[in-house]
Amino acid sequence: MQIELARLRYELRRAKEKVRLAKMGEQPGFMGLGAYEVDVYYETIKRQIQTIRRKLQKIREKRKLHRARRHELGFSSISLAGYTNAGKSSLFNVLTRESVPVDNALFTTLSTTTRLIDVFGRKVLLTDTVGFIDRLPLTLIEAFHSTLEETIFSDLILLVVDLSEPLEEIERKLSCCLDTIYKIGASSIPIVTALNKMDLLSKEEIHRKVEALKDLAPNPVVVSALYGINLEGLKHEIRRQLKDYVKVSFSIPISEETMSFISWLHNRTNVYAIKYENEKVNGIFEAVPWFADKVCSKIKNLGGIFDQFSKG
Ligand SMILES: Nc1nc2c(ncn2[C@@H]2O[C@H](COP(=O)(O)OP(=O)(O)OP(=O)(O)O)[C@@H](O)[C@H]2O)c(=O)[nH]1
Ligand SMILES: [Mg+2]
Repeated sequence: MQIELARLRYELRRAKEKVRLAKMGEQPGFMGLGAYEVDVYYETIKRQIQTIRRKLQKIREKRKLHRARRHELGFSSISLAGYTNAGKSSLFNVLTRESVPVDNALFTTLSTTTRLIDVFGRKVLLTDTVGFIDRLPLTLIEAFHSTLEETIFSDLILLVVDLSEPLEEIERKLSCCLDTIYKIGASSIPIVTALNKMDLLSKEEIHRKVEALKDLAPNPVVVSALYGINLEGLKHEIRRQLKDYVKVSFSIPISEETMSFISWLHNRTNVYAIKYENEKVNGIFEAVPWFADKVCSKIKNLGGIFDQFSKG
C-alpha cells in the first residue's frame, strides 16, 4: 500500500503539471484527454490517495491495538530485525514450532506474526518483521520506519545476519541495521545478534568471521535456523539479556476466586512453585516488574500477602 501510495503521489504531480499545461492551452490534453478530462483524472488520483491513506491509518490503529493487548498480557516481547533474506522468518518458525501451547483466547488477541515462545521457562512474545532493503526509495523510508514502530516497543531485538555473505557485506549491513535501530530511538533496547546460516560455512570460516565481527555485533550467537543448530545457545543469550524480572512469593487464602487467579497466573507469568497448605495457596512467580506490580494488587484484593524478593 505504501508503494501504491508513492506511485500515486508521483502520478498526481504529473497530472497537476498536465492540468496546468492543458489550461494554458499549450498542450491539447493528457493521454488524448481534454482539459476537463484531465481535471477528472486529477481528482480521481486524489481520491485514490485519500482511500489508501485511510486504509493505512486503519492498519496503524490495529497495530497499536495489538501492541496494547500484548502489553496487557504482561509478557516481554522480542522483535526480529535484519536485512531481507537473512533468515528472520525461518528463525521465527523454528523458535515457535516447539513453543508452549497456550489457551486460544490468548492467541486471538495477537497478530499472525506474533507468537508466544518459551525461553527456558520464561514466556516471551516473538514478532517477525519485514526486512531491510538497500537503496530504499525515499518515499518508502517513512513507510519502513512505521513498520519499525514495533521494534521500539520491544524488550529485546533479535538481529538476524546472514553469516554466509562476504565479511564486508555483513559489516555494512550490520552497521546499517544498528544505525537504524539507533535512529528510531531504540538504542537502549538490548540486542542479540543471530549469526545465521552457519551450516553453509566451515568451522574455520565461522571462527574467522565471528572474530572479525565481535566488536560490531552485539551479543553474537552462531546459529542455523534452517537446521535448528544452536537454538539453545541463542535462547541462553536471550534469557541472559532479558534480566530485569522480579520474583514474588505470595500466600492467599483458598477460595474459588483464588483458584481462578492461580490458573490466570499460570498463563500470564512464570510460576515456579505452588503449594496448598492450611487453606492457603503459597507460591512463587516471576514477571516483568510492571506486571508483577499488577499481579500483587490482585493478590492484595484476594486478601493475600506478597513479598518481592529478587531481581534477575
Ligand atoms: N542454508 C541456510 N539457509 C537458510 C537458513 N536460514 C534461512 N535460510 C534460507 O534463507 C532464505 C531466506 O529466509 P527467510 O527466513 O525468508 O528470510 P527473512 O529474513 O525472513 O527475509 P524477508 O522476510 O524477506 O525479510 C530462505 O531461502 C531460507 O530457506 C540457514 O540457517 N541456513
Ligand atoms: Mg521474512
